[in-house]
Amino acid sequence: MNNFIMRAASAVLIVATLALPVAAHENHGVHDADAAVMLGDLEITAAFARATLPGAPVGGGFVTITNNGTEDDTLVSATSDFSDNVQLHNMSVVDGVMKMHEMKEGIPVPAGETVTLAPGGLHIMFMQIKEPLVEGTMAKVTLTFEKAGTTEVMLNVRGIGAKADEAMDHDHSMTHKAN
Ligand SMILES: [Cu+2]
Repeated sequence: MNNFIMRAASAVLIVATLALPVAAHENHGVHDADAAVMLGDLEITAAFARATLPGAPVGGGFVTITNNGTEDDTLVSATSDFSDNVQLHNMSVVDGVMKMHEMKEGIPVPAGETVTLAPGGLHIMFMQIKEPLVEGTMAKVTLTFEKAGTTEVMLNVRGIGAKADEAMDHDHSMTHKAN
């Protein structure tokens, strides 16, 4: 019984922690990064990156891509000024441990569907970043799709959050289930 109460209490704490970055974001004004980027049949929204600590080697970027067309497309590559090696990654649980792997064939964006890159899942990974990503600034990334072509997207740099993208394999307490 005590164990159950402890779990319930930690679940509440996790929810409260998760809510913080959202509340902070609402205090900000209107950002250019909040505007949708249209590229052919693709609509790119919710573009953001997480701030990085000084000296942190990597950063994570996230976008939501809606394919309003009738043809499947694929996000094949990303580039930026602040990293010479930008990769497309996904996260998955292997033997109970969250692991990151490169999507070498790109990230599929099927016709009529919305693909969301988000912490804990698909993401743009900026390797060996040349400078920290500072909260409240914009980070420009260039995305190239197999069919729709190339576009620049401004990522709204948000707070570091409860756990940084590069520290995913150190924290597996966020299970989403109370039991
Ligand atoms: Cu990654």
